[in-house]
Amino acid sequence: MSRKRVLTIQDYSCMGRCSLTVALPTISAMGIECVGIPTAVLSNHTQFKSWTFKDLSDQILPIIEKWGDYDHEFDMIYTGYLGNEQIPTVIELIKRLSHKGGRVYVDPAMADDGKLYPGFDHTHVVAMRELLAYADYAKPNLTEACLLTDTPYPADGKGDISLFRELAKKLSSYGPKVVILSGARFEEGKTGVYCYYAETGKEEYFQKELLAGHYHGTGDLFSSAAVGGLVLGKSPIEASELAHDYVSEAIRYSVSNNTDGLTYGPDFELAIPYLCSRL
Ligand code: PXL
Repeated sequence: MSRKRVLTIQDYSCMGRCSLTVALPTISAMGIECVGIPTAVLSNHTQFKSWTFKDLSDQILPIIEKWGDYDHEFDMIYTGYLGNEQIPTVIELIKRLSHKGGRVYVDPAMADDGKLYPGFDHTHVVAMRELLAYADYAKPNLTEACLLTDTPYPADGKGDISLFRELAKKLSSYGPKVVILSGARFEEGKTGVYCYYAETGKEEYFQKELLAGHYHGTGDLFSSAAVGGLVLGKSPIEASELAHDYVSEAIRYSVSNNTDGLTYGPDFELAIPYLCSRL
């Protein structure tokens, strides 16, 4: 098997599984080297009552500059949770590093359940729209897709398939070649993924059992496995199904362990053997 390498740029939250603490183990478990640039170090993610936040924006470009004389080709650059003032720097990083044929996956991790995460306002949404112009793949959840397209968020968190179709088409007008909408609920009691391919107008989707409970960081878990799947040659819908099933497996473990998934995220470590068995 050939060697693959991903570069991911997101925060390091020491406690509360998300961002780098999810991406590094998941992508590595898939047999892919994962180079991580921390954009900030937090004591814990922002769904806790409070947190420390050490911004590392001024380190991002100096880090990649040090790699100048070395082999630094990446099969995928994967961006996750970012501060809005960091987005121009991340765009610069993409411009400098993606010219060697690597693809770009943007997860605009900034909102869920109809609202922005603490600390973000509309300027972040506008900045994120600019980042989407550099994306081969964009993976918003329903809240992020609504915010990015100025669409009202449906209060029950679901919609007709035509809602997802419209959102995906609008998002693709910002630049991404493939839009992957996760947590897409358009059949009763189900959830899944809706994929839209800008070049051909083709759509692909699936709906599976909706598991009860609220879990933090599932978007990051999904994106990490989806990035791994894409790098290993799966199609967007195949990679999405793998990622969706991995998240579901992690949630099943959390239910049986009675984990406080809203605070600590799902018990994904227990689902890693399952993920590997699917490769
Ligand atoms: O992608 C979720 C996430 C990542 N990182 C931090 C967060 C959150 C969600 O709240 O606070 C720091």
